[in-house]
Amino acid sequence: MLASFIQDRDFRLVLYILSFALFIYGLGGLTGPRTAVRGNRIAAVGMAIAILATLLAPHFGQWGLVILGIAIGAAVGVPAARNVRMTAMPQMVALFNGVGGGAVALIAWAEFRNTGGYSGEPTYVAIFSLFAAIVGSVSFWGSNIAFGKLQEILPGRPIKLPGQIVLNVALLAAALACAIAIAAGTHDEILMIGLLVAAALLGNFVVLPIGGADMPVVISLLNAFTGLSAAATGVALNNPALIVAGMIVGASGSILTNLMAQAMNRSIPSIVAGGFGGVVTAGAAGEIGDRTVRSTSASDAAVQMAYASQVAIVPGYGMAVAQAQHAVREMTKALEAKGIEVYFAIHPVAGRMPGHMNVLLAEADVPYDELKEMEDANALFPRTDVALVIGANDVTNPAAKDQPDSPIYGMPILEVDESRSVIVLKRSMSSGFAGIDNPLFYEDKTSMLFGDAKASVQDIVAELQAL
Ligand code: TAP
Repeated sequence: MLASFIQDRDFRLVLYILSFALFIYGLGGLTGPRTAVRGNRIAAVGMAIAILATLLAPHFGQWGLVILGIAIGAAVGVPAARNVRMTAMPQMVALFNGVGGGAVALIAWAEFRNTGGYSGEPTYVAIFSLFAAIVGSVSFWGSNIAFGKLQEILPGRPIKLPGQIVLNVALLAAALACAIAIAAGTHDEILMIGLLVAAALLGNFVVLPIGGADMPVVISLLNAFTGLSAAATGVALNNPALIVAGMIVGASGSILTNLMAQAMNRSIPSIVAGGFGGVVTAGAAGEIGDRTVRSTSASDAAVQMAYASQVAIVPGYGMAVAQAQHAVREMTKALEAKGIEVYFAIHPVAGRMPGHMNVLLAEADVPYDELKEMEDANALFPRTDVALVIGANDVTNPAAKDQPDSPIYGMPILEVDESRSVIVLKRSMSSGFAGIDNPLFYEDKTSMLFGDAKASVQDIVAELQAL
């Protein structure tokens, strides 16, 4: 009696509805750092309920394999997620996202075999399943390349083959031709294998020409692809939770990709076309005409800030590299103890992943109300005494406002040059991600404190405490 009730389709549907209600509610929590952890947990409970509802399906067999799969997944996933360094998060997301796409492609292949090439199935099942196989496979292989580039197993520079675009179009055409032949009723498994191989090569060849630093955007795009392929699998398998979860991932991944592209003032096709950054294009670093830079010391920087009434901290990728966030927190405490008002100016694409700075600063217990988004910070800069730029470069580059030939022209920036004085912490005059010089460094109001950001901030803290 109980067994037939819990295996009843209506009961399982109620569980599915409950699970995706929790996904959506949990996702709402991800809109702010205060509620993000709770939102993640709520969505995880939703996922557990969705898995349970699937396992309750009648005639569910192969329990041993299912338990083995869950055990292997947990044994790999839990320690990996617990131990990952914050700077390695993008490649971790790439790997996990890729596994989702790969699973979808394998499900499509298994369905092909179970149904003898979709014989007796409605045509829409074959179409959705084959779509999922192509997109899931592209996502799996593309994500692996993204992982390899970020983990520095593969070179981060763009790797292009001659006739790359023609090759990619040919591979896509081959995958589609196999799919059309299968959907039209050809049951030969070699077509399914051909489809998966063509899609696999396409996934590799689409991501290889893209530079390592563009990988966060590519990962977000591939994430959206995985979501779409999972949703298509949900249609083919008649599984509502998979459709809803897949569409949520697909939609949120697309929105995130778009937001990142907008914040960098680049189009998604130009990012996928690859080859951006890494080359100095607007004059060699350290040479803008005959202008020179002014360098400063930790003690001068400390004195300058100690006599300010308002200080802006502008973190960037270099703060993440140096892992300077805890030292920065110590410094803000020392400044606040002297009655100085401190705020953090956060650019939406500072660092190398969405929310990179927010995550680092949250790790160092920086109060959320000290974090100002770009528009708010730009309104504050004109009455800020000192803007302390810590390992940020492109996101402060005024060329984005006044040099139409600059590759970042039009990108919204943190207008630190509006504040009364600027101190820049970096190791050298090297360019940032976009590979271009930064006129901010040569302005009269700017001084450079050269060195590793963490060591420089620690020196400033020591000087502040001695004052
Ligand atoms: P960048 O422009 O990349 O500049 C970072 C600077 O940090 C470099 O100039 C480097 O100069 C310095 N640095 C590196 N290690 C350091 C260390 N240990 N100590 C001190 N300084 C160090 O960073 P940004 O201003 O944060 O801008 C981010 C860029 O990445 C933008 O162009 C953005 O479009 C791009 N991007 C962002 C994302 C996302 S989602 N955030 C995704 C893809 C691309 P030195 O070598 O001289 O020290």
